[in-house]
Amino acid sequence: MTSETVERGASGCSPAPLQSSRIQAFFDEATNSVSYLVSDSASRTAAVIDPVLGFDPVSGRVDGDAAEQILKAAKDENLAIAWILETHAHADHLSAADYLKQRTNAKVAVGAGICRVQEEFGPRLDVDDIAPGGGDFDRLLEDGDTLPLGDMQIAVIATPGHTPACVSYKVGDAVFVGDTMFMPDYGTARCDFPGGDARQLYRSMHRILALPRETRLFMCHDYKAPGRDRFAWETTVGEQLDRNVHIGGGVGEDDYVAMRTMRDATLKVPELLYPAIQVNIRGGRLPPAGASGRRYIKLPMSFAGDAGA
Ligand SMILES: N[C@@H](CCC(=O)N[C@@H](CS)C(=O)NCC(=O)O)C(=O)O
Ligand SMILES: [Fe+2]
Repeated sequence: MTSETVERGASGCSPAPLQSSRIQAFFDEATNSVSYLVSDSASRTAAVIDPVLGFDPVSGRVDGDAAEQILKAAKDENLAIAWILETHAHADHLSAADYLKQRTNAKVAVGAGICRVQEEFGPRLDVDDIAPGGGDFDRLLEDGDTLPLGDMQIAVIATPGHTPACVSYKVGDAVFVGDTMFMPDYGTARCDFPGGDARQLYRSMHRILALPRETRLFMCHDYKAPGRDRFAWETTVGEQLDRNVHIGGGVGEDDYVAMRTMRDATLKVPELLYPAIQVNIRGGRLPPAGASGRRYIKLPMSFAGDAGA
């Protein structure tokens, strides 16, 4: 789907030169995911947030079409991609982090909580080639860390709850919130994956919502919402506080946890959960080739009524 561009000053402090970031969004309709290319206009340095690798679970075919669009946009703007940033180990689509890393000099970063996700899912999915200490990623991020983006900085805000590895990235007046909140008319992210916690998500969301009301928030997914016929991925702190259907208007923590727990009990396993996790806990690398020279995704089997994977 079309990409959209936004330009905004990140710091207006006179007499220092105005820093400005440019944000381009790329919507992947197959997985309802949004990837971003964020750049520092002065230095032509960019970060890619949450790139998607195409995957057809029926044929096993992988494609880099969405990632190529981002590479083209970066090339058109003469941008050097310095960072590939994951907001979390996605459970619903494969990450193109490694695909992009092979084609750029960029470093892949993720929240340090990824180690917990790897420990949880590695044995369940028979993934035995995980590098120790999060070594499948170039950088493990903690709350409060900053990453250079040319003359600007990317601030890391730990926002666990949907998963333990969830982080949000703040660049100037924009925050890439990953799977915390969705658009105000859709609500918030599920908390029923291993290591997920609705109470923790509530607190994480309120850390973001403590920022100034005009702070721009960029979503990681959009599923539309009843009554809305267009995809959307940008909103503000003020709009979320006023009218997010799950937390807006001052919904309290206990009420939120009760609502989230009830809703999560109704949700299905994401269609690409097992392929996505196997690739994403490897930093976006595909599984190593088997004896045949081909790569395989594993699907854990269970009988109905069993606990499953
Ligand atoms: N139907 C989608 C579901 C994707 C899904 O579970 N998305 C997560 C984010 S990874 C979520 O928080 N969904 C919230 C909801 O559906 O209420 C799929 O199969 O991929
Ligand atoms: Fe997610």
